[in-house]
Parts: sequence; C-alpha cells; structure tokens
Amino acid sequence: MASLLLTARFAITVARLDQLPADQAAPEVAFVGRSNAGKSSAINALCQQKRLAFASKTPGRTQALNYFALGPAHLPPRAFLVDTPGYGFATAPLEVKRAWDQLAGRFLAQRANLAGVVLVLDIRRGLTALDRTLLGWLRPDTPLLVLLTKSDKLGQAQRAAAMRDVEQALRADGIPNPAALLSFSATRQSGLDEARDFIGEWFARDTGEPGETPKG
Ligand SMILES: Nc1nc2c(ncn2[C@@H]2O[C@H](COP(=O)(O)OP(=O)(O)OP(=O)(O)O)[C@@H](O)[C@H]2O)c(=O)[nH]1
Ligand SMILES: [Mg+2]
Repeated sequence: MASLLLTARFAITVARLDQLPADQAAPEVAFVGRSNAGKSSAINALCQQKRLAFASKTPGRTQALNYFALGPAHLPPRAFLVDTPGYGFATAPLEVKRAWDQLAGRFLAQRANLAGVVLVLDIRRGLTALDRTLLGWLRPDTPLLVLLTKSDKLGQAQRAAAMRDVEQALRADGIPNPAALLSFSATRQSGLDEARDFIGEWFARDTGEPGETPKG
C-alpha cells in the first residue's frame, strides 16, 4: 500500500479538537513529536511531495491538525495522514504553549479511528520528557512507530548509539505498544520504504485489505 501514500492531498485544517470531523470510517495515522523535530518533512518525504505539509526552520510552523486524504481523488478518502502541532515550542506564550502541548496528546487519547501513531524524534535529541508525556496519552492498543529523523546529521556509530538509547528509554518507560524504531532522514530519503511498510500495514489492517507485497 506504499502507493496509497503517493495519492496524498490536503484535506482539512482543524485548530481545536471540538472541530474535528466526527470519527470517520476511514483510518487515520497521526505524526506527533516536538516542535521542529521533522514531522512535516517526514510526511512530505513519505508522500514524495515537496510542500504537502508545511515544513519550516521556524519552530511551531504547524499550529493545527492538518489532514491529508489518501486514495483515488474521485472517491471518498480511503485513509488520512494527520500532521499535528509540535509540542515544546519554547517561545510561545505560556497558555498557548500549554494548549499546543496538549492538543496532540488529547487527540491520541480520544480519536477512535487512529490506526497508528508515528512519533518523530530528532535523533540528536532522543526521547525527551515531553515525548514521554505525549506517550502517556497513547492508548495501549494503538500501534507506534518511532522515527529517529535527521539521521543524516550523525555518523553511523552515533546513530546506532542514539537508537539504542531510545530503545532502552522506551523499554524502561514500559511503553506497552510494540514500538518499532527506524533511523530516518527526510533529507537523505532514508528509512522511507520501511516507514511506508509499517503505515501501509496499519491501513491494510484497518480497511481489511491486503498490504502491498514487497517488490523484488
Ligand atoms: N538535516 C535534516 N534536516 C531536516 C530533516 N527533516 C527536517 N529537517 C529540518 O528541520 C526543520 C524542521 O522541520 P519540520 O518538518 O518543519 O518540523 P516539524 O516537526 O513539522 O515542526 P513543527 O511544525 O514546528 O512542529 C526544517 O528546517 C527542516 O528542513 C532531515 O531528515 N534532515
Ligand atoms: Mg510541522
């Protein structure tokens, strides 16, 4: 189902949870993570588009839930990717910051049709306290994929060490979901196929369709 991601197009922006469309039959996969971690860039890379989700050097660029529809354009969407506002955007006013820091978490806790969650971590930063708080909102049955992105910024040995650290931290925290960890880079286009396979499988599971058989 990798090809499903290649059909992505902007659908809606939602600034508050009470404005969310009613839980839909179509499954959703949400991208969550700290501000500036690389969520929007990861979505663009996975969908092979340059400007589908807004990526920016200015932290806090994504300030709402942005929905991207997947599937043939002339049919009702088969599935959605959801880009969420990054938490931990330090220079926002406190009340605004609190609201943002909680938006993604409350979304994860409430949304019935979540097929999976992609936690995006800057590989140089690893798992932070705010990421742990976010994971605390996750329902125990929601599959989780952790992308350690910006891996192009580190050498191979540092990358491996960072992966081990995050794996240990997740295990120490008792994250119940079968957490898969991937080294990822939107810039170098690495880890894309593996990430697409996970997401495609979640959607396939949720729509009852077989996943795409691996090529080659
Ligand atoms: N070197 C490198 N830079 C990256 C990568 N992914 C993202 N970036 C850069 O990191 C910055 C933030 O990327 P975004 O994708 O906007 O991050 P975000 O998580 O969506 O940020 P918010 O919307 O503020 O929460 C941008 O300057 C990107 O170009 C990567 O894989 N490698
Ligand atoms: Mg963003």
